[in-house]
Amino acid sequence: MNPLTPDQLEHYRRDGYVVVPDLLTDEEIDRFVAYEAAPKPEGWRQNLRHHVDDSYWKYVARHPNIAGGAAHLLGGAPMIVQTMYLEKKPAGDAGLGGAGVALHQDLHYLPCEPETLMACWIALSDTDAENGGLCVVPGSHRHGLYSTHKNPNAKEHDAWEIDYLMRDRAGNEWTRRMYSFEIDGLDHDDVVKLTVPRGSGVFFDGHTIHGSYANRSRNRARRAFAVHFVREGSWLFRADVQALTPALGGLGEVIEN
Ligand SMILES: O=C(O)CCC(=O)C(=O)O
Repeated sequence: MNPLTPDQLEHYRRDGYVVVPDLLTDEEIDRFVAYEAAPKPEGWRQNLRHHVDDSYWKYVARHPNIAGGAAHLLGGAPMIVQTMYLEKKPAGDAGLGGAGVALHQDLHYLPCEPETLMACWIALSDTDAENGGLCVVPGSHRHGLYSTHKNPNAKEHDAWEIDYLMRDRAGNEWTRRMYSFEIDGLDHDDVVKLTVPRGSGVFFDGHTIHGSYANRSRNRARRAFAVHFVREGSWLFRADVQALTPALGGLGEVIEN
């Protein structure tokens, strides 16, 4: 367990997020980024469960600095829901590079009960306002779930719609249409564009409004890795990520392919 400091804990409780330095070393990041840069099967990054089948993803998702922080914030054993490698290409001469993620709350995508959902987003390159770094709305975790619409600007933020199979604890199933959620009536002046250096991370609550804008830098890729957790005993409604994985247990062994 790697607990947060009292100040970090207070920041998280007050603002719904906290930036924590040095979660991963340069060597750990170099190895992971080089691995992801190597050729991969089609659709590799659409799979949200490589923390189960891939030793590199598992290593980061269960890293004590990440899982330990989650355990501290959750007040119980963190279970991994999903993992995502999030890379945005630089703009080059095009003006806009890789698109961002519309400003949303994760509980819209990953409804659960009780609502213990939280995330750790780790910068794998230096990230800031210019290259599409993570943005948050401080304090937005205190107002429940906001209403949403489908994001209209696909150049700034990815736009999509998918039907997901949902399942409750009793085994009842239904389908829910999800889309690239954007919070209704968001005042963009409330959005804080974070600067998060490579290796540092942001822990944030599943209610915290967050997202990112497109990469406007000429030649700086924006790379990040996100792990979403719930506290043990929580029920995830989305069937595709319902099988939860314990996050504690220390560093896994990376198996070279
Ligand atoms: O990396 C981003 O731009 C957004 C990430 C995000 O929305 C998340 O990790 O929940």
